[in-house]
Amino acid sequence: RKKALEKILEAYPAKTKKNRRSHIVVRDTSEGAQEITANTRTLPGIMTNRGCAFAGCKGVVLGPIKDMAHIVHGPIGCSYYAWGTRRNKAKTAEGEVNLINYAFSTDMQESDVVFGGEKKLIAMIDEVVETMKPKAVTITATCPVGLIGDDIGSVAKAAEKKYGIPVMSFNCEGYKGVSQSAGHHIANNVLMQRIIGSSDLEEPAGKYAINILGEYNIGGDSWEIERVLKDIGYHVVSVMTGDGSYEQLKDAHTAELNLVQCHRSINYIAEMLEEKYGTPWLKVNFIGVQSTAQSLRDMALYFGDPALIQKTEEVIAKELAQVEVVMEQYKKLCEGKTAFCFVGGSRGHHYQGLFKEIGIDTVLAGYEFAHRDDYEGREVIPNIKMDADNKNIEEIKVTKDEKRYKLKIPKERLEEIKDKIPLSYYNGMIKDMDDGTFIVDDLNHYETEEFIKLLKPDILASGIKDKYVIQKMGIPSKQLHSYDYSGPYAGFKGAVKFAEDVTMGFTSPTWNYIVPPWKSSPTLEGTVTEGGE
Ligand code: CFM
Ligand code: HCA
Repeated sequence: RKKALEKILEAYPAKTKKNRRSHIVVRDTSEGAQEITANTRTLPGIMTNRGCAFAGCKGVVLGPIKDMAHIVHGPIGCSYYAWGTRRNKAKTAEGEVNLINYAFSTDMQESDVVFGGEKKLIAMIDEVVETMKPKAVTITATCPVGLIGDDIGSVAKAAEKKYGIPVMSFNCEGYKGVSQSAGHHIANNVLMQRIIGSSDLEEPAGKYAINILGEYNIGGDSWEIERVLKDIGYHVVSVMTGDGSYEQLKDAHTAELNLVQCHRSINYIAEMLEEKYGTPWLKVNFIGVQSTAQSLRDMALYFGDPALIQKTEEVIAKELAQVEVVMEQYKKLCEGKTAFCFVGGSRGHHYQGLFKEIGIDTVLAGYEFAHRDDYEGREVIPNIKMDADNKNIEEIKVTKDEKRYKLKIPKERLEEIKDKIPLSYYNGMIKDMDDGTFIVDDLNHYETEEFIKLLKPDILASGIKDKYVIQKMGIPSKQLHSYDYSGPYAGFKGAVKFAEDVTMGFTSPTWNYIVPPWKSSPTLEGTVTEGGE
């Protein structure tokens, strides 16, 4: 495996080779803790699947909040390509504002770049507030805004005064940081400073009050998770940010436990909530039947109420009875196959368990933009080197809210369960992977093709940028960002939907018309020598 990797890397110039080698790990438990380079710049010339800070801030974290107007200050393309493509769904209840289907953009032109775009932005806010009546407004900056120096902060302040609703600005210019990840952090900071905890509510409005963090309701995932949680008896205070709202976020400080689904995009808020209000967070994974059941059991153990524990088991049994037989049917058709599981962040880890449930082994996995802790576990955080790109993103410090801070469960109980459930801890991806598998950070197009030829996987989890390259190689690609317009894939019923879609991918007659390259052309013959011809 290690030799094969060297062969793939040979195509790179020396410096690039050294760089890329540090982003790739061949899993080998005998080596102990394995380190990987992550969250560093992609080298120019490499075809990456990564996006930008604006995508992470507006597209990922803010966009799903439905009762706010998300104004994009920039050229129209940035808005257009973020208009509904992520498939974060939102429902409207009686009397609620739901602007999820809109795209608000200042449509910056060359003249605005030359003479400044603030006037246009002010006019845009006036128009949006008057016609749409949002509960709050976000203004997100795209690349040119930072380059020309438009002061979106002052524009936001003035608008806030004029309209008496929160108007928040986000300096998430695309070039900030090295990927979407920087944008997550910028969004987390402002949501925490401006919205979370801004209501007067002191006590939660229901028993077993929780927030669900890092769940964006892609394809309806959050609705499937909430269906089960409500059946057990949980009170969901807020979801961050899938089908989320300003109204919910304001009360988020009242929850007794924060669930963290996507660690990468929202661990900042999880940590700050703990610091400020004393609310612990629990790493959950609602992707896959077993992981969902485990997460529900961990939650019940946290609250420790025997009635809740019993109800949890009843609901799990009821759900399992409906899905296990069907999953077995799909497993028969998928058993023995292999997959690459490469997604932006958390999903590169989360979906491996679900693949396994239908008999598919993950032979290569990775993230576009996650950090070392998402690979190696949170214990490596103190050792992560800070570079100029990291330092560019503000680290805000919150302090204890003396009035509202309280321990949610007794200290002794917390000690007792600390080692049993992942409280305020994430174990990362690498430790869950088998020996001989590859872990690749920021996998690029060249490497995708080479690893396909080397490992001959049966299916790839991917995004829109690599999907068709892969399918033209004769291999089914399952988009794990947009779910190929299907879903939900989370929770019990979601797992069945996923199994059905993957099986359909394999059994489609299309594959009879495409031949993978290793079946149609001879694989390389002869020997390669260092410096040889
Ligand atoms: Fe978290 Fe996400 Fe992901 Fe992500 Fe994304 Fe996404 Fe993703 Mo696309 S928040 S890190 S920035 S789980 S949009 S819903 S699918 S890359 S793996
Ligand atoms: C983003 C959003 C994205 C893109 C998906 C893809 C998503 O990163 O800006 O490349 O297929 O999930 O919609 O990750």
